[in-house]
Amino acid sequence: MASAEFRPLDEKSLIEYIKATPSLSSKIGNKFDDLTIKEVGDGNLNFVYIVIGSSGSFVIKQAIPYVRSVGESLPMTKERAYFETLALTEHGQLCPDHVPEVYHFDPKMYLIGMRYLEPPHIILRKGLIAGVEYPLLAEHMSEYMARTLFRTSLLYRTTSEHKRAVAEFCGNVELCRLTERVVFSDPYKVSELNRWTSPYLDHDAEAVREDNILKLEVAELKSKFCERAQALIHGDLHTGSVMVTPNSTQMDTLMKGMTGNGDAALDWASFLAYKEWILRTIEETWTLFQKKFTALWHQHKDGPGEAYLPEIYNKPELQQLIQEKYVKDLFHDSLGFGAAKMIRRIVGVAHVEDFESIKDASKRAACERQALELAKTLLKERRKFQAISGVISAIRKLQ
Ligand code: ADP
Ligand code: SR1
Repeated sequence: MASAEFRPLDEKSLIEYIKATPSLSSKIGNKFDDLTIKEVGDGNLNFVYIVIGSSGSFVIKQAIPYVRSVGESLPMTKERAYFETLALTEHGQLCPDHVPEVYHFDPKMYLIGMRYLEPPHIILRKGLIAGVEYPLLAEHMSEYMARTLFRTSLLYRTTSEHKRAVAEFCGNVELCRLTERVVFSDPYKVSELNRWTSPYLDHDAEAVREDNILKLEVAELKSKFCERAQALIHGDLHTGSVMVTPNSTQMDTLMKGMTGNGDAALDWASFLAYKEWILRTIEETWTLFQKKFTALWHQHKDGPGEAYLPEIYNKPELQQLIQEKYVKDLFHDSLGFGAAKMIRRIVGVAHVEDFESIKDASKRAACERQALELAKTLLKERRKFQAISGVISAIRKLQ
């Protein structure tokens, strides 16, 4: 069923909607007596309903015309659901093992129906806070990023295909504007949305606003974010966007944030954090990603991709040079974007449970300050790092 006009649903009205929508009702065997529906949206943007019947289940995600975590004072176009569906579908085709299937999209209701990632799946961030280790995480994350970033880039696509694909996402303006604002601008100026652990971090927040070199570097990243269309990226691939069990890694509702064509490093960047096992996992994920990405490149070096035409670049020594340069640029961009994302989670609008769950404000501020200092170093000195091991050592030195 495609509705005539938009209306926000709730747990009650959703039942009627499901009854009238064959692609959803068939998922629960058209049985409605034992249906349970629960709104679980704890994200920043949308309403998320889990629908469970005796014969099946699914998740409904509906976009509302504002940013949920801020309220109606921060309007946000509902069309984001359309771009999320497009990207979910494309990434799902490229990496079905790690992207939940889309069952239904209603362009008038801005509503997506998709696979329910049933328990024991939990949000990765929550698992990490609880100290759980996920042995397959590096393997799965590197697989997801290598496949989606390679296959949607000019290393695989012709320039015509790429331009067509970029054009499809051109309208995703507002969601990108949100990132431009909350990641690349607000933390560096006085903004009514910003917050931090005050009064402990008052001077630290001010130091960010007064740091000219930091502002110079973040401006470079902002322009990359706005101007590049390197690949179809997830755009908000932090640990709150991934659902896991020890054996499964799924991109949550994926594309929850800034779906679009952007700098591939942005997906990489959102994945930086601490702790011994996490450090090993970051190192392993990057190493595996690099390996898989260049293997795909090698495999398709005579394919349609037009970034490096075979007749010019298919000489072993030149191949190696361009691959090294490509991966090094990606690495440095990733460190920069990762650092900008750490800064925004400490002095910007949207914080993370990793810090917020530390109830004692002075302890929380001490942890946040350490992360902030690391982020500033990474952002300003990212080009000095030659390999992921150097970054891990820099983090270890902090502890
Ligand atoms: P938002 O788009 O608002 O950021 P999220 O994608 O973070 O929303 O989803 C909010 C919450 O809903 C997640 O924290 C997760 O608990 C739950 N959720 C989202 N998608 C699924 C899914 N496919 N299966 C199970 N739970 C989900
Ligand atoms: C108000 S900021 C909202 C944030 O939620 C999304 O998940 C993105 O991270 C975005 O920056």
